Amino acid sequence: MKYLRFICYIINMIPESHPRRKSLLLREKLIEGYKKGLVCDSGLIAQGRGEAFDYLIGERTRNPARKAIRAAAAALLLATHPVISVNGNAAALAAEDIGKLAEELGCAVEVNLFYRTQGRVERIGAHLKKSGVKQVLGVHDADARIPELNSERRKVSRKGIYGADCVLIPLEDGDRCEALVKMGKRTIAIDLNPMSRTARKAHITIVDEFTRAIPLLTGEVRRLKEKDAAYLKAILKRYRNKKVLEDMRKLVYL
Ligand code: PTJ
Repeated sequence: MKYLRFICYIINMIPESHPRRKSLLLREKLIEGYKKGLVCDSGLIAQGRGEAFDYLIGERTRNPARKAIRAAAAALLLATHPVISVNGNAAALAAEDIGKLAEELGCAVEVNLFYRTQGRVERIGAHLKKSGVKQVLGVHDADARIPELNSERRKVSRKGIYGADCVLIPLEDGDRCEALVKMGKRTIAIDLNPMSRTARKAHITIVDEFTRAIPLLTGEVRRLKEKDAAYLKAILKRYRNKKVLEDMRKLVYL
């Protein structure tokens, strides 16, 4: 209750007319997540990095990102075993929307952390469940290891990321993205930095702010669900990630 009052206080402190209100409210969400022990301290710095790129692209979803979202929806629908990987930032920013996407796809969500502690994994798992995510993996079942990866992110669930054929990886580090690609998994990144190693290594990169991208992706999955496999495959065949990244980079430089 005390915390709810604090959040209301913050929301009122940022005037409706403030041009960067949405961005400031997202900061508060992350700070709230940090205080609850979901987000790690570096997570706050990561958000700042993301904000800088978001500022440069006009804090809105640009056309190349929309193309990537469409391709990502097609890839997730074509997959036989898609999994959504979630870290502290993603959970704090958009747990409910992650739940809606997972529901639409009928897939599991797996907690996978760079700064992994069992306590934080459990808190994130509980937060996701409370926010409506039905199948949460990676909490007590990180029983497999991603080969050639030394970070804590190598710890994955056999039933989840390890066995997946398509993985959605928001706010990722380049090492794991590369390792997942090497394992033969179709990899979809959400990363505001079009120059990051993750952005360049993933098969499909959505260069957009995570909380904007997830509902758009869910909407696209809903729309494309009615289409047959040939239609979805044609979307993927036409898709060029390099070109999408190039187009996003041009927008950043303007
Ligand atoms: O919760 P953990 O322990 O797994 O740790 C997570 C962090 C975020 C600390 C870890 O993954 C990390 O170090 O991330 P990076 O490399 O600082 O940031 C990953 C990328 O995400 C960067 O390229 C940022 O620009 C981008 N990014 C940050 N916030 C957002 C974002 N992209 C989309 N939406 C955001 N809100």
